[in-house]
Amino acid sequence: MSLQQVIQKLEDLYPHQPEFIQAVKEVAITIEDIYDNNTNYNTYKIFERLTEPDRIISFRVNWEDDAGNIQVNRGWRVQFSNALGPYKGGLRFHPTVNESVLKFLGFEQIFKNALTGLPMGGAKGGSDFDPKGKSDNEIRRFCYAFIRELYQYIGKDLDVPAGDIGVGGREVSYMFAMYKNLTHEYSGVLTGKGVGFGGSLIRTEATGYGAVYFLENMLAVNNDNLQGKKVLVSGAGNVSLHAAEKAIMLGATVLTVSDSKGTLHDAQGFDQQKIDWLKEQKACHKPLAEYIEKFGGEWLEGQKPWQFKADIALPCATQNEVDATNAQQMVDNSIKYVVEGANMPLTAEAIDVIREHHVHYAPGKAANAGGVAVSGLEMSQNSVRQYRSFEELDEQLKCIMRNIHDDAASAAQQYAKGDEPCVDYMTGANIAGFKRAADALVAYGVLN
Ligand code: NDP
Ligand code: 2IT
Repeated sequence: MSLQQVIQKLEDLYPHQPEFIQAVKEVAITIEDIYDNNTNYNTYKIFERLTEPDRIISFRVNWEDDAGNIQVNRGWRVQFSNALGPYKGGLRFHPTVNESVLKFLGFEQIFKNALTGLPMGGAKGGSDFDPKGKSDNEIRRFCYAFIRELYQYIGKDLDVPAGDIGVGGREVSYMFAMYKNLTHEYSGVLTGKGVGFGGSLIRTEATGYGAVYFLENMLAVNNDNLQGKKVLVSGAGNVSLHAAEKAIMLGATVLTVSDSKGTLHDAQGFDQQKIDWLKEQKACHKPLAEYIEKFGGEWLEGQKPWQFKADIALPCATQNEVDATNAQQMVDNSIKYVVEGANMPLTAEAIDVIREHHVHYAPGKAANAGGVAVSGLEMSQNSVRQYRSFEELDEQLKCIMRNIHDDAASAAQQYAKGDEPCVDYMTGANIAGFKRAADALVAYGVLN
């Protein structure tokens, strides 16, 4: 079956899963050449196998709210591929979670994890539970109930979940406690745990910091650096605020952050004190808009951050947050680099606009791999029952991000179509990640 035929089959089978189909198409258009030149890939039906999850575990989660009412949510774990290691990937708690979203995230995770060079397969999970407006007790009861359903399908060498949207250190720690309680086993079954009982230093910062390290490598290719650059960040969560923090540390001026309600613009730029305030504010689910009473700036209700002139855009909120119109706005506002902190934040049309205008572009599966990479380091620390220092782990994170950058850049160069003015990181990352997973499947024969 050709790649096109596989896509057609998926479109027929899953017409109601647009995010998943979008993610598959994005990979397919970039791997066509290597796929056609390796007869094994066709013989072993590699693309068909990599686009159908090994299994999807789907379950009901009953929990009790503070008023004593029983609430019912849906939970999933998409175990996409363990070709390269135990299933690995985050859990998302957000009302928009469904099978399409989790399949797109799990599919991308296969290639992202492959790019880290660490032994991790691809998975994703979560629930349509909405943590907003819930008390700490409700969050705890939900996390306990969620893992009570999932615990028998995960394990330190089987499937190792972590955080994603709506799931951070607090939630992972509750889930870890329930797993430990049910199994009587203290193991590295989840990553992103609290530091002090198995969690790794720098895991919280790793995705945002890693994205900025990736950006530094891109800039270095063009003999440039972050000093004095103007940066637009979207989102105000874990990835956004740590990306902003690292960019500021490296001399950039960050002008915006945002959330689902609107955009906060500070023409003076954020500093560490302002970032710390934003972290506190978001941790309590309080409005970003309150910032202007304390620090000035402007709050743009219902708007996105791409209307400002800057050099670099870091979309770090959620999938498809940047459409073709937003991408054109970036181009018009002289953005030269777009680095995806979020997973698939650009629509396919937005990517086309960015690339047509020769904006340097790094896809999420390469640029935001720092989070899962440090999760991999947490797994190995848990296995040998030792902790590494912040400095040591930060160096490892930088090294992994440089390797991902260089692997993607060299694959891009090897398979470049013409004399492109920008490194094609999208093609390079997809090819480098795909080859690792695909070659393992060929070696395994018929089994996954
Ligand atoms: P958080 O829950 O910490 O923050 C999410 C942020 O994005 C919030 O500011 C939220 O605003 C905003 N957001 C979420 N959904 C929407 C929406 N539909 N429209 C506008 N804004 C929205 O999540 P993370 O920072 O962990 O994750 C952000 C992105 O990074 C996701 O794509 C995730 O998959 C990806 N990622 C995360 C990693 C990690 O280690 N955490 C690793 C790699 C990728 P509000 O508070 O108003 O909802
Ligand atoms: O999208 C991602 O890479 C994550 N949410 C992190 C996954 C992990 O296992 O640390």
